Amino acid sequence: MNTLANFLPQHLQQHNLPAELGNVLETVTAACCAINNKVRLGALAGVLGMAGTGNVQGEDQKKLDVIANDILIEALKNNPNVGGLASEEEDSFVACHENGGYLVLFDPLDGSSNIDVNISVGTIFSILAKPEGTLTTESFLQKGRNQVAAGYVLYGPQTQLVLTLKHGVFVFTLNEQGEFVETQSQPKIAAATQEFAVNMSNQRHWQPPVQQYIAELLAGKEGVRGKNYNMRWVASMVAEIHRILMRGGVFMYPQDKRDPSKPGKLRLMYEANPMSLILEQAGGAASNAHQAMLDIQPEGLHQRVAVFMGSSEEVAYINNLHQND
Ligand code: AHM
Ligand code: MG
Repeated sequence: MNTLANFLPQHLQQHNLPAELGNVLETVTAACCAINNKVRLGALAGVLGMAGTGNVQGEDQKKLDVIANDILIEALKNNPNVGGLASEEEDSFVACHENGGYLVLFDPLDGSSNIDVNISVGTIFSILAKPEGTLTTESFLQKGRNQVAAGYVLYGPQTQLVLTLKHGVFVFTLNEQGEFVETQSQPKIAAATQEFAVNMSNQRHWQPPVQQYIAELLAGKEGVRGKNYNMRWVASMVAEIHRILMRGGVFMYPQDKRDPSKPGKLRLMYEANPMSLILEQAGGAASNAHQAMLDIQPEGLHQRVAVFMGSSEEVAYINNLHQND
């Protein structure tokens, strides 16, 4: 059984990657273990409920959003290899160490609406190399393709870490000693699927190509797709993407017509990009229906994006429906 502590130096050496990157990953994953301890205890640690504050995106923060954010920030600020960080819960980036070579972007606790009802939540992170010179917002606005590592920790029935350093995807499970132990190597997502994930309550607000796509899936065996589809919606992206990594499927959060200024709900830099890198590394695909997610040039730290990701046949089918859009 390989622990993360053993895996990281081996993997870095095997692929000629810098030890400093491994060190940043150690800090992120250790912080996730601390978050896990709070999530596990819930009401017993007095961590459930609202914080009474809001974030820059106008969303009410839960106590655990704030706790998870503080844990990650404190840990990363103490790591000299971290040049700066950006978080869903912080208005702007936080400068860390001038000589730190890496930028860490994260959603400290994704799926907040599920915290108080004891349904899986997670932490999502993306790591970029820090460009030379003074740290500015632009330093972070790199295409997803530039990520040097990405991962998530799922606080579910088991606590699992899923990690990529762009040489495949590795899955670790937290043991009783608080160590991540490798439990799966290089999971692959089948190109075809019969399962989709979308918040159907938004259906009336979607654009015509997405309306058409979902109608085709719902038509099942008798429709143009010629097969029956199953639907799942946890409302925790980490749980959803993990299910897709394990058994295939397609996840979407389309743009809708309610607020034209918002091209979707999910955030490009610390939700869509890290998940897209993981899925691509596992043989899946990810797009905003027009362009590969990882090729989008970011324009803002908290930029939102339409999301279609998972089994490659479905993502290609969705892209195709949007061709004349
Ligand atoms: P959050 O970062 O505020 O938790 O929001 C992101 C979450 C995703 O985990 C999930 O896919 C989506 O929002 C759920 O949205 P909805 O509440 O519309 O079902
Ligand atoms: Mg989120």
